[in-house]
Amino acid sequence: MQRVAVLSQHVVAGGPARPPLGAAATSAAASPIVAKLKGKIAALAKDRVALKAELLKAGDTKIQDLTVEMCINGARSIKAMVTETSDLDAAKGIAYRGLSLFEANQKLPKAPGGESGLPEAAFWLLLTGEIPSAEETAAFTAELHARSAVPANVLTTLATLPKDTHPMTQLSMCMLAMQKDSKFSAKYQEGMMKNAYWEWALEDALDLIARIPVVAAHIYRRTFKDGSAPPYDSKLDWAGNYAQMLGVNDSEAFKECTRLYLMLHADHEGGNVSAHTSHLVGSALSDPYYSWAAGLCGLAGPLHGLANQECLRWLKETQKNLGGQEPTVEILTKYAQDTLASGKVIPGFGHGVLRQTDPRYTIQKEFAEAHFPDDPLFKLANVCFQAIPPVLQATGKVKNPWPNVDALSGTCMQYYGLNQEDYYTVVFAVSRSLGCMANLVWSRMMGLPIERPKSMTLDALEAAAKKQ
Ligand code: NMX
Ligand code: MLT
Repeated sequence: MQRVAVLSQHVVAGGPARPPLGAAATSAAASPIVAKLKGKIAALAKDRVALKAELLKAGDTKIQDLTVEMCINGARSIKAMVTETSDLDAAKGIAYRGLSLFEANQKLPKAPGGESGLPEAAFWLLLTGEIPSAEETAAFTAELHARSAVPANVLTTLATLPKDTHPMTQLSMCMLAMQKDSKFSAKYQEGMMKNAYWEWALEDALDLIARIPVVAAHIYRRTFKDGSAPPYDSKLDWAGNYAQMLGVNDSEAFKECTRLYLMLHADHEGGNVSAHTSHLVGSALSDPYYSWAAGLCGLAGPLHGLANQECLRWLKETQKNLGGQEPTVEILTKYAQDTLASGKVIPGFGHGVLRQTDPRYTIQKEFAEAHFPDDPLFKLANVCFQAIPPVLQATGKVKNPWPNVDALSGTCMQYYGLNQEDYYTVVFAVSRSLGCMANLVWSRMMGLPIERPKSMTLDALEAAAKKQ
């Protein structure tokens, strides 16, 4: 297979120079699919912005009582922000614009011959509330390809980083390196009107989403391989091309697995750490690059996105300790108990909101059962599903003992040869950029203000508790 340095064949010539904004604005306006996308967002926003204004007239309506516990314990369950793109139900899981993941996966356009909903079509759904047609999806994919050239300064920045820098650190730094070309930021400096914020946030969001798979693939190739990769293929869809640029597996099955992965992880309402972080940073009118660089730093935490890395590490270690022995519920129960006794969490289980098995886990399990039912790690993960929940339940404190998305995502990737678990959160990140960018566009469209909750001292909480 021909291999080339993935970024060096895909950079903006002369890189560091900022493209003239007028030209960028004109070319964006000249793209029929972007004009259509903007029209759909604006049409949907008409009602939603009016509804927001109406709701604010009854702004003192109570929706919830706050407790000392909520204040101390990570703002859990506090309803304190607006997110339009998706909503998380504790029992049913995430819905993208009202569609469950099962429905979304069924209805979203597919790659030729494929069964997984295309993630760029999911992005369109999150932005517009509509499932795009096959023609709209094809034009939108082409638009992302047209925007995918990565500025040369990003490559230069990456080259300065030691190869053993964690891939998530590399990715976040690349987002910051791209910030110099932010159209939102440049327009703000020119004094754009508030009602134009969302369009320029969208312009940055489209550029960022177009480029992030290229950067992510380059990070993989430079960190774990020799830096060369299969060339960018604009005949493929957004996720299919990302999968092939990783250069680990040429099969259509791996592309399908990647499409599914990137569709499933795209959004999880607004309160999760990465979405909340990017929303918060964006509320200061920091541009999408700043916002997503910050969101990525949150995603890199082991209780959030890094759990997929930790989970695979845990499974591999367990597999090694088994030394060829068949995994049983009894053995896995003991391993899980030992993990808890050593003061660690069991990665891939539990959730801040969900109280049932994560539907993203279920959908990945169905994929694995169809494509690699006999994979030893998948078999081990299945035994974990039986063994771990009772162990967590027995602690008496874990609110959700069931598996979340991270319990299987790494197992799917390793089957196709992407077996460096330190990279897994980057795949999550490529996907979550869709939801966080869609949210940012909508936050600017709705004119949401700077986010600034009130904090309390323990003394003030004590005084409040004494009053009751
Ligand atoms: N293993 C061990 N202990 C756990 C687990 C787990 N999987 N889940 C919850 N607990 C503990 C938790 O640490 C807390 O202990 P303590 O009171 O001593 O501080 C107690 O149970 C109550 O926690 P919950 O209210 O059930 O969960 P919380 O909302 O605080 O945290 C997670 C949610 C997801 C952070 C937690 O379940 C966890 O640490 N899971 C393992 C890491 C993981 O899989 N994260 C991925 C989440 C999904 N994602 O992709 O972001
Ligand atoms: C996510 O996908 O963001 C995680 O499940 C964490 C969350 O929702 O809090």
